[in-house]
Amino acid sequence: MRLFVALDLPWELRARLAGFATAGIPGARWVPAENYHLTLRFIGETNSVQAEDIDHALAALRGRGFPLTLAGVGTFQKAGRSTQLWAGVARNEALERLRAKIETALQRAGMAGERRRFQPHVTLARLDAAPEAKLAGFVQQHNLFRAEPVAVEHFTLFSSRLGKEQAVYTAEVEYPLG
Ligand code: 3AM
Repeated sequence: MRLFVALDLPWELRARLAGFATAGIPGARWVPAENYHLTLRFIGETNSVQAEDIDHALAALRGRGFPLTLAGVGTFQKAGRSTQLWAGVARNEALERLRAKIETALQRAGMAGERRRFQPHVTLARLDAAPEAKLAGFVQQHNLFRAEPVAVEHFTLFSSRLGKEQAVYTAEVEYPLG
């Protein structure tokens, strides 16, 4: 199973984000609203024993709920090309703490440490040779985006099946935050 840990988002917020998908950017594959999520940790392929260890470790984690505000938009680049268009997250120490706890739990479950810096975001579109000028215009136009805060009351272990057009994400386990 291909797994990742993420926050799912309430429908009001998904609806708000879906509003971005109308903008005309050639080469943008917009993520469907049911797929929006905020990845806390990508895990990757696991066998059933590993998946069970991961589940146990995450279930033992104790964390508190917190408010989350999405704010700003931006792009990720690889080799000088924009690959992803995303909505950002207003500074959030509770989110960082939760991510750190998840990291510790996963390492206890035997996973190698994550080396990449945590850059919290919700992917809005994957980009295939999208014109950089259009992207810059989009970012400029929407940079003041700030959503209403939402209450994060759980985090979720998702499985991901890669589809032809879009991945299919399934919430496997929800872990409540106190
Ligand atoms: O949250 P986003 O959409 O940015 O790109 C994948 C998606 O990111 C990412 O994990 C999230 C859930 O699928 N992902 C896929 N393969 C990955 C990998 N090998 C990866 N992240 C890190 N390493």
